[in-house]
Amino acid sequence: MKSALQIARAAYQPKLPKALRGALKAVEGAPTQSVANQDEVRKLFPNTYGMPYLHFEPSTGGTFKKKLNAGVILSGGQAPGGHNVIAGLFDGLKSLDPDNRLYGFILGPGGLVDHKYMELTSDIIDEYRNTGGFDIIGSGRTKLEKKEQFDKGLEILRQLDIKALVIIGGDDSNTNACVLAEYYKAIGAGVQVIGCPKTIDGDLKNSEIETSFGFDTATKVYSEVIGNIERDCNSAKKYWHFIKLMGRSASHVTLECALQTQPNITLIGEEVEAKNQTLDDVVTYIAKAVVARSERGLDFGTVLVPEGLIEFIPAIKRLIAELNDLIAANQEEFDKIDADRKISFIKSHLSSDNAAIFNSLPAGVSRQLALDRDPHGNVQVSLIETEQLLADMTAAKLDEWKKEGKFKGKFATQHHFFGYEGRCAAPSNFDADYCYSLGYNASMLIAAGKTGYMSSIKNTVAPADQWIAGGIPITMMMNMEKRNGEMKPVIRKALVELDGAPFKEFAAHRDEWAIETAFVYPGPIQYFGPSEVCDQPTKTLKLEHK
Ligand code: FBP
Repeated sequence: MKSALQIARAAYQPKLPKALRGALKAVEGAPTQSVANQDEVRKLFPNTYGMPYLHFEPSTGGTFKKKLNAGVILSGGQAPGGHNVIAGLFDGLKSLDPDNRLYGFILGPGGLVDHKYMELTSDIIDEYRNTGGFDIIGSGRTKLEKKEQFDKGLEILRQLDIKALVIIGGDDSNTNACVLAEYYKAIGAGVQVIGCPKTIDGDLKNSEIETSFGFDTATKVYSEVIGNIERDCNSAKKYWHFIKLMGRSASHVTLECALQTQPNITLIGEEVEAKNQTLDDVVTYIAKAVVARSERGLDFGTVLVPEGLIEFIPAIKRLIAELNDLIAANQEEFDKIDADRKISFIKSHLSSDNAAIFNSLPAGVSRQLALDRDPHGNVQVSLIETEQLLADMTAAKLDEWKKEGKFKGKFATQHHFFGYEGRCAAPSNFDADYCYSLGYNASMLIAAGKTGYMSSIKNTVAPADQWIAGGIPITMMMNMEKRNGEMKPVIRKALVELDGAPFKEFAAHRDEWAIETAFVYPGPIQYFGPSEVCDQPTKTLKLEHK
């Protein structure tokens, strides 16, 4: 059974940029270079480095034609709009030739290696248009990095006569897409690889990729719920709500939600690092705001905490770096022992400064930092209960201050973590249009014979027909970073820029928001209705592209 909204939403026809609506031509721009470490990246990608920017323009010539089968993979965490990328890709492929076929690899990159796939026919695609989730084929976090995996993948691609593969993923998955594109080109496999920028975290963006899909919808969902909490908070006037938000290392999600809801306190990991703050500095900052509001009779408030905050506290960042090196250097031995022995091993091998920090953290937090990494080597920050940690530490500080007569109010807390609630929401109009365009555009990049490119849709603060469709060589986004103890080429993650317009806008208002009750209640995403209610991009995007 389907909900009334699902039925009505199925009929929504996503908007496409003008250039993708009829006959088009590919216009190549200047050659590119990687954002840093040019010599190293060039050496590692001799076949795909330096390719030019490209955009599509309407043309008086014929429409693109190409006969081929293509494959698609959803990689990493869910993000609203993934189904529309696939629908756009499907429609684009059919426009190239009605006999073209699209195969989906099941449960992420692992499906390619394990030869698990399904053909995506029009009946299936129609069921998923404009819906949230990745359930059409599922997603996974298998890291595609070894030659054996690429060769195994090539077997099934050849069997299904697939000549192009579209990988929908975040920075790590698109890094792997680039490595795969390079390898298939180097061996003359005849398989093109195209990436699409996905992640609710908003950290896959740069001068050429304006935003990753899913960020718009997810931040609107979180902002709706934060607004509801703020209203509850302002009604009951008895709790401080500590709200942790997903987003991995970067604080884009938290910053966008702050701009939408104007909470009392918002922590931005990148600022904590820039100011070289300790955990105690952060707690003191919160406690001072609690006291200031309490003196006005306001013993309630909201605090937004990015899930990656802990990684930005310089002392903890240094600890994580040493832990990563330690684990990488002793991987074999480490794999053989149980969790408790791993902790003792770590304690006995850490340098004295880092051991002191490690031992000072609550057991649950130090355990997470020490043990759990995802397949790409990232600390699983979503599992660390930072909101609880900060609430407890603030309570302890306020207790001390009470004894010293510096605080006379009440401090009762509630904790929340919003992440999974927004990752599979039905895409907003922005994400529905953006994703469909990214997918359709990917098929045109394939028709133009490109490989190692990321599908790019620019000028996204303008109405969709003015969006600019094209492709960006993935090597352009790369630099060298230490991963699992080794220097590797990876797409540079976009962190919140403290001199960027979104942060400046927030910083200009936060002192007022801390003391006043200036909450904004954005309400739920609207799919039908006036454009100013339904089609607004995020505040981040608007401020960045004013
Ligand atoms: P990616 O888009 O980079 O895959 O991450 C999305 C995300 O939701 C992060 O915000 C979060 O830290 C992580 O996935 C949680 O991982 P999992 O889905 O494995 O629980």
